[in-house]
Amino acid sequence: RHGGMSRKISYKAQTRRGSYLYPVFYSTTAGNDYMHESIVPSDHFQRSLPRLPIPKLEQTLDRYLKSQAVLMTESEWNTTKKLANDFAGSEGIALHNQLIQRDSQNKHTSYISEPWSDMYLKDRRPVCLNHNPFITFTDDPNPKYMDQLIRATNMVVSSLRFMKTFRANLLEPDVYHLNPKESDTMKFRKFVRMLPKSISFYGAYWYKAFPLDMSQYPNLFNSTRIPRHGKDVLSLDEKAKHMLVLRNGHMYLFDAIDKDGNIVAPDVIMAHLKYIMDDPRLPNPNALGVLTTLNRDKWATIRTQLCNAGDMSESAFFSKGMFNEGYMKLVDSALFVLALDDHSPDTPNAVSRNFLHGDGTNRWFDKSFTLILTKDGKTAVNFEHSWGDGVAVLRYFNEVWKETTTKPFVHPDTVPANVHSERIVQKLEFAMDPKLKEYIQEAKNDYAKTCASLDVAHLEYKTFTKTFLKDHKLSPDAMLQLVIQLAYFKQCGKTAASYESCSTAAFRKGRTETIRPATNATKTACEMIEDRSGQYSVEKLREQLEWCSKYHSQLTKEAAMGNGWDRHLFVMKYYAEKEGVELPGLYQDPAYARINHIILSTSTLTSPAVVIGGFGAVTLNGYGIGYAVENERIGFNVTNYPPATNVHEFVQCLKESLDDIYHILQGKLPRK
Ligand code: BUJ
Repeated sequence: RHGGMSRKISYKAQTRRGSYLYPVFYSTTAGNDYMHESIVPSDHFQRSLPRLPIPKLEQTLDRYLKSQAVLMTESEWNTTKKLANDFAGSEGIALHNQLIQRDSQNKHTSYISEPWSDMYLKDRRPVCLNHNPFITFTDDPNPKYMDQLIRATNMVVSSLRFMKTFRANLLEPDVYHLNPKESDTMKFRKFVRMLPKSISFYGAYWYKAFPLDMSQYPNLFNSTRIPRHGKDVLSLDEKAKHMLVLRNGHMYLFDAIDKDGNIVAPDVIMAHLKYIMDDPRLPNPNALGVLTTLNRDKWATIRTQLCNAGDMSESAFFSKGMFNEGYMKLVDSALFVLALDDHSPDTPNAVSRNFLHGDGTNRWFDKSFTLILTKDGKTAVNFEHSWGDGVAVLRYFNEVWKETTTKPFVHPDTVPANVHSERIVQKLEFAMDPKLKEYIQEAKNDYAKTCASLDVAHLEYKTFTKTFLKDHKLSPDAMLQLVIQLAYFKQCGKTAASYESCSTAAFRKGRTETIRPATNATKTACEMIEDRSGQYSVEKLREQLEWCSKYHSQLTKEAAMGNGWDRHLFVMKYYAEKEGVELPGLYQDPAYARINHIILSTSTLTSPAVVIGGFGAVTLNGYGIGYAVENERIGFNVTNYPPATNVHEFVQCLKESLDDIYHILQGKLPRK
């Protein structure tokens, strides 16, 4: 397990849209702060990345109407179709042309970048449950490394090494290899690195390798969201060298990067973390972090009051009379947050809940991401969503998992360094008046109620897995989406507005596009599978599965290439509202609101580093569905807000739906 002097690792990770290969060629020596030293600079492709296309207006409307068709009666559809036609013939043309013009004047970015980040930053609802997802690391295969202190130290060291590798431009660029045998090679790397940055993308493209946008990466570290009235802001301070550690609701800081920019020695970091873990203080009754669970305007008001309060303490870190504002800056600028929980949730449900929401006291949900470790070493990332998406977080996640499980820096026999942690680790003591304490109690109570109103359920299924679907030449993701549609159909007897998140990182400053997985193909499949009359043979059912697979794969390809309808319509509406133009009929159509009131919100990712992940349902009568289809298992993590829906029943329907697909592919009729 100990790091060798030089090694070559070929590592495969899969993200939610296919396989990404990050082969890493590096030589490493003790004291070297880099995870690897890519011969192709991290930013090599950034300048020449293609621009996110704006679809043709007619195509967008055509796709929109197709998605609507499965949710409405024919007469409703005719009304919606007329509104779409009117839009195409009048206001739509103007909005679309303005968008094209604005886009051509802003070639450094994408048409979605600003409106999408505004969507997050203007949302006044709490970030927690409404936006922040979590992803849990697979346990370390060696249980000795699951010790909280050992794992936390290794996670911190590897996180910082990831950061330094990226900042030194040495992190292997993200590339989606369509033909890995050809392009995931040294020959390819030597070829593309010779190309000027202005055209490097085209060289990769020639090899059928697609470099991905990495513009979100700088915001992983030293970054936070700050609540402001009306619209929050993002802040980034790359100079800060300290990290923020939370334990029992107390806040601690220490420098994890030294004055020369090197990572502090692992055994020293270990000593500081041990010092924090050994702190006998009782849980903080006035843990500030819970304020980050508030409505954003409310939090903005309280934060201002908090920042204006003074503090008279004196320490090496703070000068006498420094105000809370100074402390808050230290929280904002910290490299990242490490939350050390003092308990070990013992059921998968309790583990998920702990990483998704916890009780709020040992969290700071505004930071770009928080690394959370329970007492028994279970580890997850909970991330704020406005600054970035799954691709960037998953890359960080995969690299850290790989390094901590194959080349950890501290071991069961490592002795923490003999340093004066009591002088180096600073405890952050905000000055607080009774009113602030009251706000904290209130926030704690409200948060407990909100979390109690959420329900969570899981399913791990092994009767068949990804390989079985592939052997049957069916797209695993398409089949899983059909399973979700079928489960809802079984439970509620209808089709509902559905969303599958799809990355558009293949484009400069791309974010996400929506795949609309509820289609005529899936609706028909659900009706056929649930039909009791016996009119559909197994062959017919199978053909319908094949059609669902083809159709969904087509939608997926289109979305990944920026050819969905959601973002295009969203951005035209965004500018119409910004300019105070009366909203065209298309947007005032109740059907537009209905299709955007997402009942089945889904997201998937597959990586050996991920054991479970999830997010809150995005509507009170919907489900938040994180799923994975892997070689060893199919898994779901589903959330909802009862009583409008019943997640346990839904998960049971998911299981039945999986069984149905299994039976059909085995040549049997689904069991009724
Ligand atoms: O679409 C977007 O713009 C961003 C989406 C928003 N939303 C979550 C609402 C769909 N954000 C993401 O997709 C990021 C989500 C990251 C978490 C994904 C969880 C995947 C879980 C896999 C493991 C499940 C296995 C369970 C086994 C019992």
